[in-house]
Amino acid sequence: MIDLHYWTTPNGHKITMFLEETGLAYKIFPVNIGKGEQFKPEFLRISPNNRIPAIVDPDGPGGKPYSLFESGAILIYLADKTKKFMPAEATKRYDALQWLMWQMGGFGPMLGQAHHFLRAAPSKIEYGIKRYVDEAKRLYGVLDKQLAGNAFAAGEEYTIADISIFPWAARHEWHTVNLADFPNVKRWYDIVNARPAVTKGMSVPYLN
Ligand SMILES: N[C@@H](CCC(=O)N[C@@H](CS)C(=O)NCC(=O)O)C(=O)O
Repeated sequence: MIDLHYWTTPNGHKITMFLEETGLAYKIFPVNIGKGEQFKPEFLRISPNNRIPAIVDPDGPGGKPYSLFESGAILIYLADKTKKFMPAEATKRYDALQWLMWQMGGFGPMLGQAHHFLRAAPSKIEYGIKRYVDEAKRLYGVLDKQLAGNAFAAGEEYTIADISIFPWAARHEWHTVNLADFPNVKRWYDIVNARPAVTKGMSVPYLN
């Protein structure tokens, strides 16, 4: 039983999507980031950067408990543990890691900034809105080109790269991106969205 320290955000949903796909047993430990629970000392012990998600696997490497933060690292760990959603062949594995890193370094943080300036900033700062909405659109363009010749983000297989990208793309209305402007992303989005584990993972509540 994996402990998942979680809140219902895109980075949290990456992990629930993966766990639902694989059927690994897990228990939710809600961390209400709106109330500052991410700063509690007991959470900081497993997630020193005060961010969800984090996991504790009682059956980690060597059969010992192991805790991990950063959603990309958690996805790699769980893919290695289950041998799922990560291609075994070397170049395909690096392709999946490459698109996972693209999401972790760009598609998540830049869309997060767009959300901040569009929805959370105490005043409307046009410069910030334009900078991050433009960047969001550029990133959707990059993904659209990649998906023009590939069924999924890293090739023909559904991998942890897709799992990392989808929950951010699911907030396209928040960052004012119209999927109709990116037809290959739209095709991919509809296919991923139709997976039962995606529906389940995206709707995991705070408590179970
Ligand atoms: N790079 C981190 C980012 C995690 C992250 O930004 N988590 C947000 C919710 S999506 C959070 O916990 N925010 C709390 C805070 O900023 O204090 C990851 O992918 O795990």
